[in-house]
Amino acid sequence: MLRRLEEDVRRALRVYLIMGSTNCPAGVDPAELLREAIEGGVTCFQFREKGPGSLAGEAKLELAKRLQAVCRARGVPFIVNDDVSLAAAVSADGIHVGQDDEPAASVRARVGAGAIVGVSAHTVDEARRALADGADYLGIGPIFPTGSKPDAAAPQGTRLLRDLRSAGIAAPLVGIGGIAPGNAGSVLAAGADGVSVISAITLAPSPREAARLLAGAGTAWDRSR
Ligand code: TZP
Ligand code: MG
Repeated sequence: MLRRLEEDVRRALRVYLIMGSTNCPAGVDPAELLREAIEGGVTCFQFREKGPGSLAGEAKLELAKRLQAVCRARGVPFIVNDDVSLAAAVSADGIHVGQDDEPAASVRARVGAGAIVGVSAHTVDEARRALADGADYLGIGPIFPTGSKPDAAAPQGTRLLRDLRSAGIAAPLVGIGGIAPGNAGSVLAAGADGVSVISAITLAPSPREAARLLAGAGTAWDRSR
């Protein structure tokens, strides 16, 4: 696929679901959860298969393909967390890496100009470096306390989002960590183009309704500007 225009990436970040098999409640099919969430308003998906009990090898590949098919049928970008080989194997729309993963410059070199590259950044310097290395968007967080990433850094609130915009960084930004319908507006008001969530959708009684509320927070923010 051709590299997305910056504005397309920005729009896709609006309601960004991140999920792997271990984020889903027992007995729930991740593909069904994803389908519902997209119907509710999810605009981008990241396959993040991590932690105790997560799938590996062929099983991970098979789940990636199933989830990618759900995304493709609905025109939602399918991004792979960390695993550049998997991203290449399935021709994913993009790859997301953290500061401890393969450096953005080498990821960009491996996936080529056609794929979206996202990078997690925790400081203005990390953000500048990632963008210089070819990142298309930055993940900023954890904004609020999260129960979904045991090794997450301390929550930083929305300060870094504001600092990045004040520093003149106009690149697409997505907030992450403890975001839910009730606080999504504050993340957008601080300068994020979208919100990225795991549990607010995967553990919601209705993933479709949770996604609808998150999308609604974006619409409310647009109207208030
Ligand atoms: N990176 C920073 S916080 C986080 C990741 C992957 C987890 C976000 O999960 P939740 O459930 O939306 O707080
Ligand atoms: Mg990582």
